[in-house]
Amino acid sequence: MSDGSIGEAAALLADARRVVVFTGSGVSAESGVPTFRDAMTGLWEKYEPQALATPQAFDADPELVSRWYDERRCAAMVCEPNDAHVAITELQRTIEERAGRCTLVTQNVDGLHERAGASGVIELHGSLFRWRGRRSGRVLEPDEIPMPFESYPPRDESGDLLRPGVVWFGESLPREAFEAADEASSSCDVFLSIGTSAVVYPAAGLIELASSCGASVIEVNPNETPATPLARVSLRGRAGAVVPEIVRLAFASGD
Ligand code: BV8
Repeated sequence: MSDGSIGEAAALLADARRVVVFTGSGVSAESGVPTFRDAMTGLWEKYEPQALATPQAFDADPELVSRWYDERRCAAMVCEPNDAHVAITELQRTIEERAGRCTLVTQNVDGLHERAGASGVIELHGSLFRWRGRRSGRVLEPDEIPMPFESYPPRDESGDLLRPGVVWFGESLPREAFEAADEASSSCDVFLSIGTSAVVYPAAGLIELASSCGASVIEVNPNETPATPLARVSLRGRAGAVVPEIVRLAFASGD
């Protein structure tokens, strides 16, 4: 692992033809979306996120859990993509213009990458904006879902409980999404990990996979993580400051 420099990271990206960008909630922190392990405030102060993000928690108290997710959905809706989201979209566009491949894999459920114009975003842990019938599995279209819900727990017209379209702890990730992320991570030149604590599996395993398949791992995080030793370049810094700088330097010549 080296602390490395932004210049080193930029040089790796400039030469790369196959890139995976892997993001966690740290990439949305500067948009005002609390990271997953941020201390929860207000009504949620006495809860641990992980304790609420399970099927058991929902079954035990569907009103409490659906209210938490709906508050997060409404909060994310009024947040704006930040400079890191915009730079990642720019990176994706530039690499694809050069006939390369830039796969964006996110653990986030806030929808900010899509709102920043990114394409083909792989949402490993689902989305706050997709709700579905607990029994029927029917996924509601966003325009079928009031913001906020009128009552909790929300139900569809048949009376079926509605649950958020996120992946809870103990639930399997969407197979197609994870397979696509696995394929991209095992065949990329550069794996750019931004704003994740790298502790939740199987998502965090993608970093090890990329590294073991010969990719150069670049990490952007104010703190060290369990993935730091795998990084060829590990940059201690905020995504909103570091990521735009890496992308600017990587393609400065504009060739
Ligand atoms: C699974 C959606 C197979 C929901 C999330 C027992 C039973 C079953 C499974 C397990 C078990 N024990 C362990 C497991 C595996 C478990 C797991 O990994 N647990 C961990 C905690 C040990 N995983 C699962 O359960 C997964 N499924 O294994 O299925 C299976 C199936 C059945 C039975 C057995 C096995 C499902 C995991 C998905 C959970 N859902 N999200 C919701 O959002 O409510 S995970 C959630 O945490 C987030 O989505 C995110 O993906 C994840 C990690 O959070 P981060 O994004 O990294 O955020 P965090 O707050 O942790 O860190 C923020 C980082 O940003 C920090 O490093 C910080 O320094 C940095 N930062 C802060 N500011 C900035 C910044 N970086 C840059 N710039 C800044 N400005």
